[in-house]
Amino acid sequence: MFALSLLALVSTALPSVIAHGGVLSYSNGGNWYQGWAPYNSPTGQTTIQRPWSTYNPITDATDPQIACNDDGTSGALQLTATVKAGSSITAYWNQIWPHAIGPMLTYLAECPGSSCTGVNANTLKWFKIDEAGLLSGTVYSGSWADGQMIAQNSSWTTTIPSTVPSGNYLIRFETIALHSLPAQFYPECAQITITGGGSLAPTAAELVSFPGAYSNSDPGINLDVYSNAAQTQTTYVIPGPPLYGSSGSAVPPPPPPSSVSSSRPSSVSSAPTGPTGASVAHYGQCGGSGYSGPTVCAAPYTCTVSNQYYSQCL
Ligand SMILES: *[C@@H]1O[C@H](CO)[C@@H](O)[C@H](O)[C@H]1NC(C)=O
Ligand SMILES: [Cu+2]
Repeated sequence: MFALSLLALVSTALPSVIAHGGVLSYSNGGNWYQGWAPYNSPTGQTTIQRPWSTYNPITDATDPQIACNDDGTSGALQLTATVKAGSSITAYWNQIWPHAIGPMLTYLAECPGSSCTGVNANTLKWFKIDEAGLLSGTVYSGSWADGQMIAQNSSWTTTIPSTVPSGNYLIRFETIALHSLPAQFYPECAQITITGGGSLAPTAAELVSFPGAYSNSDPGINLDVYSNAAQTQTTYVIPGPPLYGSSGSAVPPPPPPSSVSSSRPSSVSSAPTGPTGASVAHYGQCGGSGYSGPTVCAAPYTCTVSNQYYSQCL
């Protein structure tokens, strides 16, 4: 009886926040990292995540809190996770994440010195290691990365590129919700030490500041997804800088197509061999349970399994 009434009390006390949220936990290499609990007392909280204080979104691209949310400074008992370059790290949003329209983005920023603890996120230079936007269809009614995030347990998995130099970094997972204007930004940061990394530094064109990386007038941010134009628009420009490794002189030449198809995992071996219509662009969806669209990637990309719900052209 007591437990029941307590539950009723809790569930009526929270409705103002359940429409929003943020990253509540992480996993990497079999380790589970509980995140900051914004509605608990900060005292005694110890986590790899930078503290944040509210489930509410940021709705101004020039807000300093767009770096690591409010306020994103390190906690008194701040931890740092050790993460191998080339491994994947998953961020878990609160379940079930409510906003299915918009892009998913992941950034890294290297900290000076021997730790990120105490470093102001607004002073760092960020580079984007993962992005996904409109996956298929139109801006108005198509399938978005945010919907994919919801479909995969309200989580998003990003691989730390093996080429990233070892060091101390903030990792910034972000979902942007476009169901209303202004757009809603949900960024959270965690401290990681990358080990076993490579030697490809991000180029100047790939490095941005937060705030600075986005403008409120960016076509991917100031976007009315319910407009007439959106009903026929099939392209979406993901905000922010070009992806790490995609611009500047440091980009290695692509391997010849024959070696690409023989050296990468592929989920297309059982796909129909007849004409399939359009081929899928870089980062587009090409397979996964429940998916019925085209399965052939545009050259030189290969359909690569991310998880049971999602294969993409990489
Ligand atoms: C789904 O996410 C929750 C955290 O939000 C986690 O506890 C659970 O293990 C995840 N389930 C799967 C199947 O990954
Ligand atoms: Cu919300």
